[in-house]
Amino acid sequence: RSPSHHGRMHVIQVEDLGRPQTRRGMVLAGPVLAALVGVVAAVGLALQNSTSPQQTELPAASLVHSSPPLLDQHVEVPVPPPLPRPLDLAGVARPRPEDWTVRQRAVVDAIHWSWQGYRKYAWGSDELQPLTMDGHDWLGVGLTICDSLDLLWLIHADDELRHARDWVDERLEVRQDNVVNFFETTIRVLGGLLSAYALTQDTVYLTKATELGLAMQPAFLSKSGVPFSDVNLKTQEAFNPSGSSSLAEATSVQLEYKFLSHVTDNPDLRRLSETSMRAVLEAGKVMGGELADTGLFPMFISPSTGKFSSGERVSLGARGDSYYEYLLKQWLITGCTEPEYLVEYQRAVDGIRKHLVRTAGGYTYLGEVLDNGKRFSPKMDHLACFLAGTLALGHAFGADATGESTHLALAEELADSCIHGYTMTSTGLAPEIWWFSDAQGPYIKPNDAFSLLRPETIESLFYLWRVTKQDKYRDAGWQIFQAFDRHARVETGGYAAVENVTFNPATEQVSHRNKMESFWLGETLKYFFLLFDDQDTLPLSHFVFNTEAHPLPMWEW
Ligand code: DMJ
Repeated sequence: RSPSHHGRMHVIQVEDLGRPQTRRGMVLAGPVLAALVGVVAAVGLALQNSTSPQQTELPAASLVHSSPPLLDQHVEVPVPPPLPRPLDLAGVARPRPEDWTVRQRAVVDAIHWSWQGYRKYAWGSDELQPLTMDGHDWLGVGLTICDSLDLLWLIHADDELRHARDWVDERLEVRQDNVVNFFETTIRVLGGLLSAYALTQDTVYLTKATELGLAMQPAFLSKSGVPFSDVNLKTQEAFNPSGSSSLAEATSVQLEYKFLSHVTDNPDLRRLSETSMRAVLEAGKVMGGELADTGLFPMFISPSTGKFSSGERVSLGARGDSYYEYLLKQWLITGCTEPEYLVEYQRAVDGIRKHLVRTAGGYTYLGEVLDNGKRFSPKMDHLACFLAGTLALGHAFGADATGESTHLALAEELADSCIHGYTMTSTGLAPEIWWFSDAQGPYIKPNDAFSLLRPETIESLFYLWRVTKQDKYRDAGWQIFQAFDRHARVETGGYAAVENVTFNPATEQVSHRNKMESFWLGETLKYFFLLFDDQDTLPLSHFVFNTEAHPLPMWEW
């Protein structure tokens, strides 16, 4: 079960559950089949009961698994699914606290400090405002709670997790008259709930995830199949306030919906996910101009026409980023059994290498192209630093078809540049955006000098550490962690975004923004914890992390 082993390693085998497997074309008499259905259901329920003391009912929609009708001879006999489908739990283990490394302990302290601040001042709100010591609502779904569940589980914060779980069970109201961003709610809330379910087997999380997933489902129902950007959770009206959906948003909900489809045995969700991906890929095929056949797409696409907006920027940063990430991860999550995503991923990486990768001042970076590919802009968002990790992950699974470890080499160069984004400032924190010039290499413009405590560089260090085992990635991560701890930690609880990553020379102090983003706990601190972990927790051979760092176990359809 190494990452280089391709697929076929994910779902609990039916033989493992002590029941016979039906095969295509096999003949089963009615009574035998009925008995099998009973065994499978019992095994599914026993599996839940043995791992989760607190069970709740699933929504009715998930419970429709009546026995199939009696069968004639020579028909196909599917294996009936249990309720819900069992997951591969082989890689589910928390690192033993007695074996935590010293660095991991420091991260756990930061997690508790962040959580305590949120719990004390902002409980139930989406985010902590650490300076005013209160909460702020954005999606109105207890965002920080849902984004942190798997992390609390991971670090054995059992009291905190129980408290959070009870909030989800008793207070998280899904069907509220509230318009939410489909992508953000999917990656952070749906992803967080699904991951918590997968790790704990507590069906409270799956119940809420199902309710939420179904409430947002109309976002898939556009004329073209390209998802809408917004949806009202009560009225289920889906729409786009600003015309187009962003590329990243339209194509970074599929892991979560496919997992939900799998685990609740709801084929509609799989179909909708696949239709949405196909709509975007088809739009790419009919796109003309310099970008045709490059695997690179502009950052906006219209749900009503199903076409990309012409003249828009191509970026691996904001609004483009996770499209490229989910191509690889959609291939991985079903055990490398859907090669069309691999092909698109390889095409995209070729396009990135050809059109976006440049070097300045000895640093390799990812720029952006404008005007349908005619103009290059030497600007790189911190967000684009995720690509180093994605390339390393793809390399480990054999996604690099060049035969020369080209993807890994690029990953290492990009990681060096992202690390430099931190080391080049007086605080040791990276800005939101870097610019590059041949004369001076990377530099920062004043408006881009803030830090939201984003995860992408740490995410890439985590993957590069797992794949190459080079200490330099952990050491760089430790320097960055200490810089966050020094400059973003707030005395009264929590951590705050930093206004300017360069010191005020008079005071050597940074000023803060009144915001602790949910991804600080959901992603940044989680990747730090895993980067410093010696126990191969949540092995990459079994888990795919969604774009908000929520691990989902792989399966095959
Ligand atoms: C996260 O919500 C996700 O990683 C997303 O894909 C991009 N932006 C933030 C973190 O920076």
